[in-house]
Amino acid sequence: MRQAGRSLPEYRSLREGIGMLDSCLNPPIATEITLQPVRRHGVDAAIFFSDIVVPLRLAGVDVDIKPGVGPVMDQAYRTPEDVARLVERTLDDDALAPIREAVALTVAELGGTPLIGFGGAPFTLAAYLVEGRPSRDHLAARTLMHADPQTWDRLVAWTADLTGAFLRAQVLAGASAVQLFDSWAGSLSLADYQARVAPSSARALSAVAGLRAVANVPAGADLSAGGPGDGDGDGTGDGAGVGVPAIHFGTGTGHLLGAMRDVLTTAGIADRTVGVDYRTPLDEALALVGDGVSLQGNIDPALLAAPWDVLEAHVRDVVARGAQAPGHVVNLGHGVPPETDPAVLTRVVETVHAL
Ligand code: 1CP
Repeated sequence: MRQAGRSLPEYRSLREGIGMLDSCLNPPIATEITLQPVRRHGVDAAIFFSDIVVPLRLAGVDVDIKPGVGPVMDQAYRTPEDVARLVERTLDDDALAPIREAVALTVAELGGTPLIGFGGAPFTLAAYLVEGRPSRDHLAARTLMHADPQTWDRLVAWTADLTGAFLRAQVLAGASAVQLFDSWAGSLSLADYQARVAPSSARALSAVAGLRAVANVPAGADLSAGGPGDGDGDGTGDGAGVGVPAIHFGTGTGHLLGAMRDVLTTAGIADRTVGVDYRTPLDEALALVGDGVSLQGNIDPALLAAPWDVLEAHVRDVVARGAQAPGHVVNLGHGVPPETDPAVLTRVVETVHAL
């Protein structure tokens, strides 16, 4: 989960003197940071070290990640003119070279451990652009959505295409699954989500729906037409068979879980997982997303600092409630607090493996 590395001393020492976005765009550094939690905690998958705003930077937007704050833009993009200038920018293949290189290096180092790639959902990215920086209620973004729906739709179509290109580059370079982070979607009503957000999220995910995750295809599998992909080695194909699995995550989304599943379906994702924060128990989440959908989550990050017996009981409960789902990616319900004792995280992983 986001910023997992921040609790690790080896992460902090590697990051000394190097900006966040510069680390993301330096393939050997991004690879090493991705591997650190895998080595230390023995988790079953790695999450690519990058950030949801990296594609904005690669498209030429003046964005920085400020320590202790998060993504900050050179300006708030709110008027039709601001948005018109923004959407002229494109993210071409050349600009994505450091991402492809970092993913390829990481996958080679990981051996059999899968790599989860990710991107920011169009709404969450647009929320940073319209506000210009992190915000609590995303008021300016939600205002624009209603005050000028045409400008809003232009903006989220553009952020969708950026994230789509970012996800696609990661899958083609060897990521085994993707996760779309719509961290702030919980601030929306279901009606607004469905009308003004869900179509662009589906647009972003559709960029990878026809791809097979190369690392998921068993050696010697028949990759000819009709199987996963068309076998021409470019990762594209007819979409039949195993497509890249996708996880769709947000926080405060108890009222949106069914709609978030629908985004995966509309995008043409066959292997669908809905991420659940710590607010909705997984058995309730399962009833909302229905059959054939896996779940991710939903250990409460606050409990990482509680006495071990309290945390352990919670972890057991989360695993038990997730057991009815076709699949359960055990994870935190949101990011690891930076002050978390890494030994506690290792113990959680051991406990889940034992269960
Ligand atoms: O766990 C990992 O380190 C994986 C890499 C990763 C991921 C998946 C980072 C590195 N960022 C993200 C996703 C991300 N970034 C999300 C979606 C997931 C979530 O909800 O947590 C969001 C909303 C961001 C934006 C962002 N970047 C914030 C949040 C600001 C806010 O609005 O509250 C912050 C603090 C960052 C910086 C960042 N990104 C990643 C790291 C390690 C850091 C911290 C920088 C540092 O101090 O090292």
